[in-house]
Amino acid sequence: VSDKVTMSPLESDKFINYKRIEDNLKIIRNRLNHPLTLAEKIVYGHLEDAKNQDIVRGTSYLRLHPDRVACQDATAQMALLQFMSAGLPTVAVPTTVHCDHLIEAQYGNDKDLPRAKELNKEVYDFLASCSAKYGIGFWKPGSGIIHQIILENYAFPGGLMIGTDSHTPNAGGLGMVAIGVGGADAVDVMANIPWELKCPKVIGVKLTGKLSGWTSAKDVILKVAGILTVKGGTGAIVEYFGPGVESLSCTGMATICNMGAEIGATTSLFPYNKRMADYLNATKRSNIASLANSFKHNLVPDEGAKYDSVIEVDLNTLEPHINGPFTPDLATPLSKFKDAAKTNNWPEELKVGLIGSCTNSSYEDMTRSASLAKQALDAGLVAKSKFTITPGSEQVRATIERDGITEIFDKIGGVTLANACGPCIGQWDRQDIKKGDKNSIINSYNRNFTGRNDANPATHSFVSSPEIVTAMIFAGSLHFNPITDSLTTPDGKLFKFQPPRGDELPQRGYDPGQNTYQAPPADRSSISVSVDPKSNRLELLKPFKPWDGKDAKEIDILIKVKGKCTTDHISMAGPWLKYRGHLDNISNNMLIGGINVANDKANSIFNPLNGKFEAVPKTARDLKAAGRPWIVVGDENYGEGSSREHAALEVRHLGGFAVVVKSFARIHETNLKKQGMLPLTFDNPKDYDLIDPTDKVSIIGLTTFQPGKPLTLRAHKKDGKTVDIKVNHTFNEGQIAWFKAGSALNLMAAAANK
Ligand code: MIC
Ligand code: SF4
Repeated sequence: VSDKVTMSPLESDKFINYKRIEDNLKIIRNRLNHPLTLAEKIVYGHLEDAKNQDIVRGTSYLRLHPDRVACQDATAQMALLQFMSAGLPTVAVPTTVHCDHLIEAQYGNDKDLPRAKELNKEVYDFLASCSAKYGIGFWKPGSGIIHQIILENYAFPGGLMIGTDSHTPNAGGLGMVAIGVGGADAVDVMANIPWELKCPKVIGVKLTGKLSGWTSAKDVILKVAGILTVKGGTGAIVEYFGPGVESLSCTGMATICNMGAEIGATTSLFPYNKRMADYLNATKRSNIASLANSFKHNLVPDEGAKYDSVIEVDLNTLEPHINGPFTPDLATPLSKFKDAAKTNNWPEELKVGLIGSCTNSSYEDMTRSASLAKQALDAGLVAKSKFTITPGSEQVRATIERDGITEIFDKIGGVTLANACGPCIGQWDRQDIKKGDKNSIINSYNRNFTGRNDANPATHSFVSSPEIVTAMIFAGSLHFNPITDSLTTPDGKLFKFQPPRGDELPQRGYDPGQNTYQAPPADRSSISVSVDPKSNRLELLKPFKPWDGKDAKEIDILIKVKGKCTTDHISMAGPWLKYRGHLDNISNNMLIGGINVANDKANSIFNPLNGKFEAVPKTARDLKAAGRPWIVVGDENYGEGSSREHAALEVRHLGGFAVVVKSFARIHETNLKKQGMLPLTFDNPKDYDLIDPTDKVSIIGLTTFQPGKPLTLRAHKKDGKTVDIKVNHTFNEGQIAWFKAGSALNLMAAAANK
């Protein structure tokens, strides 16, 4: 085996560096002297300084050198604007940008893609020229969803990648440690600054038995989400092992890793195996498969590796699951779903079924779903619900079209959408219901937070496998169980589905479809990137002010949020995605979805400047104009969901000083720190109750701000009394320097100008 193997067929000069893993692990094994999990092997294999790095799972901050960076269009704009401010000529590690989030689903691919290209021209041109200038590979609109393109072209066993999207862990299906981050983290890596990650714990998921029949890989993660909940994976890598792994396809493993984002896991990971080699061969990377075979000892866990905890899932008895509504961890096995729907009064009629997305659009998913559609079609049935198909990539689209799969979906009335995120992220011009109408939809995506798909808070969105979605649309009812129930055909016969069947990989190989990739040009000297100062889509960044050296004294509470507050509540997507490159404009959506504890309403808070209840962004702007900083108080797992750093940037931009919550989701907490904010947690979560939204608060202890040393939040009550509350933080030395400088970027720019 040649030891010079390129990371991707698209990059002739970037090689896989297994030697670094081998060298690092020699040192690490001597130091730690215990059998290693696979997660540890890959993560420690990428340490900057294996000799001297502190390594305590759950505690130390690791300094790492990732192999690659991936960005999607909705987050790349901010990442690249920040990279531009850093003033460097080129990216230090191979990086790609993918145009997938900005394409709205309206009529189907043929009309929607050209429309998106026109509407987003300014942004696409900016991303294309920026990519070309800084040496970044650029995937044009229509190429597909970031995670699918990465799996098809860039992911490799044993690699470490960061991506500015929370579903980056999808690449764990090819044995890569792939982690979602905010744009500012990506900028560090692009600038060759070691990337910091709290040394993850490792949760083991032991799979026994064998997958068969109606159950699919998706059901593994739907079940695990039910067990671990939306915060159960926080701070941990979820590592799958055990005999059950053998019955999963590579793309199925990717589905499981993808949706691991929904349990807050740092990433999810599978050991290298034959199914991965098959996928690498099918995607023209046999050289990587051979290299990985020769390095297998470091691409699987050591015998006796110790996990921080282990859960077990028996694939023999695993049932298909349907999760939701409103949260991805509300897991119901199919056999109990009808009763659950009745008890909870979920709207019975199923309006729309949506398959595909970055989570579930593999060839296997599509062929298995089509096998069900074909059975129904042959029996003369028509779909009762609307049905959409989102291919994850141009390659998947072209291949399923060539192989007659698309034709089957067409015949049942399915609409093939663009190879893009579409309805998964609210890019959906939904016409079949009015805003506010209570209704049910089911999809094979990963996330189902309130209002996510169609901006209608009354839509009950359920997540399942593509097979279950496809079967359900023929009944048009949430009460249908395709395994046990029958449907009546037009000629009065009873019809029952047979279990789905499909092909893991296309027998005739993949059809690449249209070439939608722009490689970085060799000579980049003449490329210039311009941002129109009058644009409402793009705005150059202005540095945030450094800390003034003082404790915060009696400042306002902008909002005390109650209950679930995801990044979709803090910075909504859908119609707002178009402002992702314009901080001031997108700030008009700041926290408009968060529920105010004072009145149980969204986007209605007390404005201390005029005594009225007003919109959140308006009130924040008023306070900012009056020179009054403010804080946000929040509940559990605050900022769960997306990697979008806008959820941190907007708060900073409109004058926020601190966010004090019961607990944070990992990416959001880091994003806040990077932008010079203070993310703090109640030492005793019950102290959340001690705060009234109309209190003023002081934050005491900043003049002696130190790692591991709690701060004090003093609440000043209306009657003059005060309550002191202990609040914790996770800042290390370097991160405290970000806070003092006003942001991580300020610090980087200062270093570059020295
Ligand atoms: C999502 O699935 O929520 C997104 C849209 O892909 C986000 C990224 C974003 O908000 O741009 C994510 O998962 O990180
Ligand atoms: Fe796109 Fe949805 Fe995947 Fe996020 S989860 S990358 S929005 S398809």
